[in-house]
Amino acid sequence: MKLYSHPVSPFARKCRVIAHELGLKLEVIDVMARNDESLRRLNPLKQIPILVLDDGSTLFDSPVICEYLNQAGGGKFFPVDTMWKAATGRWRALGLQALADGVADAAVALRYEMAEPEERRSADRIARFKATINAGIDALERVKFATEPTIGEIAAGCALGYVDFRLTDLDWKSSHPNLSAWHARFSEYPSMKATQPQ
Ligand SMILES: N[C@@H](CCC(=O)N[C@@H](CS)C(=O)NCC(=O)O)C(=O)O
Repeated sequence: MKLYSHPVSPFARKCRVIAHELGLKLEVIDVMARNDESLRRLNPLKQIPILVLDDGSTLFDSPVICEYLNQAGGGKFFPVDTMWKAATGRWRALGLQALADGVADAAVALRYEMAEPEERRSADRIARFKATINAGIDALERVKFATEPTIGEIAAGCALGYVDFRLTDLDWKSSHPNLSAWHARFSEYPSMKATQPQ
């Protein structure tokens, strides 16, 4: 299997964490998706991560790839029960993934905006992205994280890792002590250490 990826992408990192945890072999191909129109032959949306299977078929986006890898490797990151349970239910895990991916989406969009020449940046867009990141992090502060990580915990760890790496002036830690302590512990997993943005 080949994963089109980027060393800093929080979405590709989710896939790499799961592959690492489950001992799945992935050939990782690093690309700059933003400037690479040729990626549309694999994903019309031109976004990474993209997983190319051995039969040539492709999968995107990260929630789909993560669930595929989880199933291929016999993982437990996508709980299968259909009832809401405080710490282990499928809908809690998927809801947490959606929240964390939303924070990552806004953080990536903010990063792209800040990379534009100053005259093309929009103060309104910047304010909107920041509001989404801040509200998302506030919501993550209130989450009761599972001790056996699900896709929700992995997505949260990757989103916060991206914020720390790319948005260094956004000081969320002192105002979010629970989340900050959880993230410090979660970042110690070997799979998180092996996939740190760089
Ligand atoms: N919803 C997608 C988001 C993926 C995404 O935003 N990827 C970024 C890199 S971190 C990208 O490929 N950007 C290039 C572009 O949008 O042109 C997922 O979860 O996979």
